Amino acid sequence: MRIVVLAGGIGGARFLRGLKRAVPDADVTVIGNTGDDIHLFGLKVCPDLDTVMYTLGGGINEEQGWGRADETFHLKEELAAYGAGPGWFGLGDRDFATHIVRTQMLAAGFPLSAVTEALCDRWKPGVRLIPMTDDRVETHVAVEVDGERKAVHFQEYWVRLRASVPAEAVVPVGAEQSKPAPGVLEAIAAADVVLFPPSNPVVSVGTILAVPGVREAIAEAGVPVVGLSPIVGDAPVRGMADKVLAAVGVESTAAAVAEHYGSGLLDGWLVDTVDAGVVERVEAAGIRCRAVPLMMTDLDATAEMARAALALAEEVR
Ligand code: GDP
Ligand code: FO1
Ligand code: CA
Repeated sequence: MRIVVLAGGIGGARFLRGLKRAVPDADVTVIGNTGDDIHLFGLKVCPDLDTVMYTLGGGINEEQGWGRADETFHLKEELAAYGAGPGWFGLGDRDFATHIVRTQMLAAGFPLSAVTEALCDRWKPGVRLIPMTDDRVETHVAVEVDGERKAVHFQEYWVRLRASVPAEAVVPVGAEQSKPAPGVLEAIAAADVVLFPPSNPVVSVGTILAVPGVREAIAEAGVPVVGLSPIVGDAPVRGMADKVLAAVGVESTAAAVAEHYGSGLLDGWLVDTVDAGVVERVEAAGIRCRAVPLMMTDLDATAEMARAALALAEEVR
């Protein structure tokens, strides 16, 4: 079975681990969000691609959900001693090596998709990981700080400001001019099923869908498209999805997120059992809906979520 997954960072990566456990023989292509990417200290950092690669490859810091296990921060301290910022973004020594190799290969002329493949040669994530685009796309968030309206990079909004101020708008800068990376449209066209893991609907899945051609390719593939809600009990399980959903005028409920994707895109939607009350509302919107446990507490529970998503895909096929 050929499965295409549109993934952000932690929510996407953890779900993928369950999917691989549920269907070990499946041919899984992950289209990764690159809107979170940021240039720091002259290096290109791709948090969501790295989170997927490290999580599936066994190198992730499990508690944190991002960055490397057994990490140290000597380089960051030395940079700080020179006054070289920003100090608010925590890059560890082991993680730095990934960004150095990536930046070196990009400077040598390789596209990000080829670089990602090369990095995955080491980590062997067991999926094909493709960035959504080889072009530069950067998510910016419009905020008001001290009475002044300005746009900040998504990482600055999330990591430096800790999403403490309302997001007034979220813009994937460069998305309109971007092209899907080689293999993205081909994987979608060849898919038997497309899954939206419980990733952020705005700054992860939404950014991937903003790459021209991706949304259309999914619709044209004519295969079941099934999503899992990242909103459980009217709040994100972790992260700032509520803040960025508000910025696009969507309430933080499992039903509203399904309606935001819409029946033109989604065929099936899984909500957590605590949200079983919204199943009828989602189905009234033309999207088949089931309530199952959606907390990725361990690998077995996550594999069960993946099985439920694939079962729903068969129901709507
Ligand atoms: P990020 O790029 O690291 O923010 O990761 P993603 O975009 O892939 O996923 C973020 C989303 O994962 C958040 O909105 C969370 O609510 C959601 N999430 C995290 N853990 C769980 C979980 O155990 N169950 C569900 N349903 N959602 C989760
Ligand atoms: N998240 C933080 O909250 N603080 C950090 O200092 C931080 C550093 C970092 C470095 C590399 C990386 O791949 C991810 C990192 N993250 C950090 C996570 C990242 O900001 C976000 O979780 C995602 O981009 C959110 O979608
Ligand atoms: Ca992300």
